[in-house]
Amino acid sequence: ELRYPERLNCGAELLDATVRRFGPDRPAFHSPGEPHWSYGELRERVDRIAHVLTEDLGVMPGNRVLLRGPTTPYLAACWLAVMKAGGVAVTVLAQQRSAELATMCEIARVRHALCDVRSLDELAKADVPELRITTFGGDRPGDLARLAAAKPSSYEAVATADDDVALIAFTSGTTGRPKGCMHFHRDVLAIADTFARHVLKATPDDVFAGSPPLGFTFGLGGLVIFPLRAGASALLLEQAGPRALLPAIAAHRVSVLFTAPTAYRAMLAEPSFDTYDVRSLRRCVSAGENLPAATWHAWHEATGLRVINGIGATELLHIFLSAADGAIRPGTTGLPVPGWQARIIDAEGAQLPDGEPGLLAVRGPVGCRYLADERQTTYVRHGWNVTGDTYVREPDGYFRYVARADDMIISAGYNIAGPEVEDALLRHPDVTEAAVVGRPDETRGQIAVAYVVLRAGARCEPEALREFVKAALVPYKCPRRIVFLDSLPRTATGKLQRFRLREPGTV
Ligand code: 3SK
Repeated sequence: ELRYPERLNCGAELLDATVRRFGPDRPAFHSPGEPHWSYGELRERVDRIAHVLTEDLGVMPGNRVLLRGPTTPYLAACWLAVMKAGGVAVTVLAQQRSAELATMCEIARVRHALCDVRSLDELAKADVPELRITTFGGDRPGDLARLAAAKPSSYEAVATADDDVALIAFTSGTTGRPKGCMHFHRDVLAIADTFARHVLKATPDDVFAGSPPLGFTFGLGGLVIFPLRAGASALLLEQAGPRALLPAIAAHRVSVLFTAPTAYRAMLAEPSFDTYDVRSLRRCVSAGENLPAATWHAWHEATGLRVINGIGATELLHIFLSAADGAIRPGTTGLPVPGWQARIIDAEGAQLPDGEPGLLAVRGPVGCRYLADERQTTYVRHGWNVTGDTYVREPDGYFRYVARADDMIISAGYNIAGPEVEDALLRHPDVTEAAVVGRPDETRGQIAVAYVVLRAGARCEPEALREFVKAALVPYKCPRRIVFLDSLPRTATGKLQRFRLREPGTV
C-alpha cells in the first residue's frame, strides 16, 4: 500500500526531492534545437514563476490556474510552479476552441491562465468573466518570463495536504459536456509509484518522449511526472506526429516512448522507417486506445521490442492495467498494475466469471472525482470505477479488451466487437487504419461497416478485404460494407470518434 505524509506537495516531491537525491546537474528537459535544462535550471525557473504566481498574480492556494500551450519545457515549468504554489492546474489542450475553453473555465471556476502566446487567440476570445491571462513565449512587457526574471531563484513550496486538489483534468469522452476530474497531490505521485515504478521500471538514465500533449494526463504522466520522479529526462516535442517521432528518437537517444497505436502503425508505414536508428528504445508504451495484436506483432518484427500495452483514463489519471517484459501477452491489455484491483461485472454490479464479457471495474490508489457532475454516480458504483469498457478476464488473470461498452454491434442477433474485426483488417499489408461500427439495417437491425485507410499508394478492392477478414474470423463478423477514407475522425487526444462514423449522412 502506498503511504504519503499528510503534508505533501507533489511539485516539491517531483523537483526539490529529486534535486536533493540526484544533484542539480542531470538533464531534466530537452527540446529540439535548444540546450537542455538541467534539474537545477528547471528548479530555478519553476521557483521564479511560483513567485510571480503568488506575488504578482495573487494566486492563492486552491485557486485554479488554466495552462495552455504546445508541449514545451516552459509549459511543464508552469505546471510545476502551480503545484509548488499550492494552486490547482487546469490542463487543457492547445487545440481546444473558445467555446470549449469557456465551458471548462466555468466548470472549474478559473480566474487565472498561463498561456503560450501561440495558443492565445482562442483563449482571448473565450467568454470567461474576470479571467486574467498571463502569456509566455513572447516579448510583451507582461510576459511571464520577464516578470519571473526579476524574482528570487528559490521558492518554498506551499505545505499542501496530500488530499488537496492539485489538478483538474477534463475529459469529454467522445461526446457530451466536459467533465472535470479532480486529482490530489498524492494521486500525482501514486501514478509514478505504481505504473512507472513497477511496470516501466524507469531509471535516471532514461530519456522519455512521446506524442500525447501535457493537456492529456497520458502525456502529463509520461513526459513530466514519470521522468521527474525517476530523476530521468524528457524530450518535449511541439510537433510530435509519427513523422517527427522517428528522427527525434534517433537524435536524442530516446529510451522510453509513450504513444498510441495509430502512431506505431504510422511510424511503421513510413517509407524511411529503416533509415532511423531506434536502438536506444527500451520501453514502448501504447495507450489511449486498444492496441490490436496485429500492431503489436508488426512493431515487434520491425524493432524487436515488445510494446507495453496499457489502459488508462483521465478519471483515474493514468494506466491501471498493463504488463511488461516476459509478462506481456499480445492481444491482451495485461494485469492490474501493482496497487490496483480489477474485475468484470454485469450491469447490476455482480462479478462475472472468467471468460464472460462484461464491464471493466477497477479500484486503486486513484479514484474518479468529477467536479460537480452527477455522472459521478454512473462512473463510481459500489466503490468501483466503471470505465465504460467491455472486457473479458481470461482464466489466467489477463484482461482482454472487447469494445467500448456502447460500441458492441448487434447484427441479426450476433454480437460483433468492432475492435476484433479491426485487428483482422489491420493484418492486411495495405491497411493502416480501420474502424468498424454498426449502422442501422432494416433486416438485421445493424450491420458492421468497416472504414478503412489504405497505405499511401496502395490499391485494394473491398471484396478482397472482406475475403481476407473471412479467412481470419467467423463469417458473421465480416463487415457487410467496406468504405475507404483518407483518414479516420479523431479527438484532439487521438481517440477514434466512432459516433461520427455512425452519424446519418456518413457514407
Ligand atoms: O485515455 C487513456 O487511455 C489514457 C491512457 C493513459 C493515461 C491516461 C489516459 C487518459
